[in-house]
Amino acid sequence: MQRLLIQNIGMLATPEGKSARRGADQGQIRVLQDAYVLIEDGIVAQIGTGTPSIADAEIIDAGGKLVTPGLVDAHTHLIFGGWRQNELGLKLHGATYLDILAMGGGILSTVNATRQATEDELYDKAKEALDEMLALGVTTVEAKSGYGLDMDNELKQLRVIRRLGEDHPMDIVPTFLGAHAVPTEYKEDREAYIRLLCEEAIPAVAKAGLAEFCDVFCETGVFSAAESQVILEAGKEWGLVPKIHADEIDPIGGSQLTEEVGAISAEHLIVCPPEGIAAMAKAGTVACLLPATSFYLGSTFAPARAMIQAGVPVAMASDFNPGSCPSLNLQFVINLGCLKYRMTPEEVLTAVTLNGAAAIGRADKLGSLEVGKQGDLVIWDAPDLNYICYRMGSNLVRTVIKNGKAL
Ligand code: IZC
Ligand code: ZN
Repeated sequence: MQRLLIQNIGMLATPEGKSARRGADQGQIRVLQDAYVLIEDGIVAQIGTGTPSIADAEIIDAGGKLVTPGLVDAHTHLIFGGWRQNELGLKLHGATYLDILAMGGGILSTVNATRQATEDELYDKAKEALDEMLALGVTTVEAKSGYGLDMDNELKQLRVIRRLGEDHPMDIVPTFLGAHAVPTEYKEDREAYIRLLCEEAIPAVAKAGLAEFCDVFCETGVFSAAESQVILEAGKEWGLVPKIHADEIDPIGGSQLTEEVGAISAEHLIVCPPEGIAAMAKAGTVACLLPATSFYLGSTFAPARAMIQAGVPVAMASDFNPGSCPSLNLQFVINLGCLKYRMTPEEVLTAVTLNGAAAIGRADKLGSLEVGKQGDLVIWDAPDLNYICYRMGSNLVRTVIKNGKAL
């Protein structure tokens, strides 16, 4: 048996439980001083205080620092060709995100670059991003397709996700996002594209076991709420659990749909109306908020406080993508959670660990430091939880432990 003992932990901070925490519970975490964690064969076996004596354990001295669960990034567009730095100038001259998309840029320019890239090129590029995420304290990521927008290229992206999941220490959870935009070749016949998604792409993805979730970009000029519902229902028939990009720019009914389709999570929610919050609270949908995207778009910030008050579990993720969030730094997201959402450090920790895990159906296995959960944790170069919420712009990770192994 492989035993790893992390001892001399100054502060161990973790949410607890096997499901999302909501309302006042989101801010209730367990804190231990002078703690240790014992991991056996990749699974947390003991947590306590003081210095235990455990035979045959490899020992890591945490140096009196902060330990938290490994961070969970529950929303990324990890697999893409090219970048979109040319859009920065357009943005500075006043073009909006939807203006650029309507001109055939935005997502559609990344679709061109992704179609041109080989599977190996996409693999190498995404692997670099995963290495960087891991170094920043992330131990599990969700990754979406959505830059292929045809059968071959969507499946190509999902195969890259599967290969990375096999090869890379990071846990990677795959989502099918064929409904990310209507591709140029279907511009005059969007119904035909929706049929392709529902009748061919979703069945092919599900049969190959290449995705767990089906996501839709429900937005002005992209997919309407009615279209989103059709696509998500088709996904459900094939066992793909619904997720929905809702209320990022315009509130066109996406968040209200969560209750009807039983979405596990809704993403963005920057302009989420009260009816959307009520629907999510009723459905138990996790609000997966992406504050670095608000920051980059120069938009407002999602009403996180109102969501917590209404009993909606709040997660936060990076939204790493080449258009609206060219950052994969979840530590920056932690800063924004406090500064822009006015969430407490305890609520923020829950958002980037247990509630992130719940947004991707993994709360039973990871997202907290408890006996029986996966041995994923971060030793921070920080004395306490407040410190990582307040310091900005440095990587405060000291050591990442993934499945009981120091990386
Ligand atoms: O490439 O612009 N919002 N999808 C929905 C994105 C942003 C990614 C992109
Ligand atoms: Zn997204």
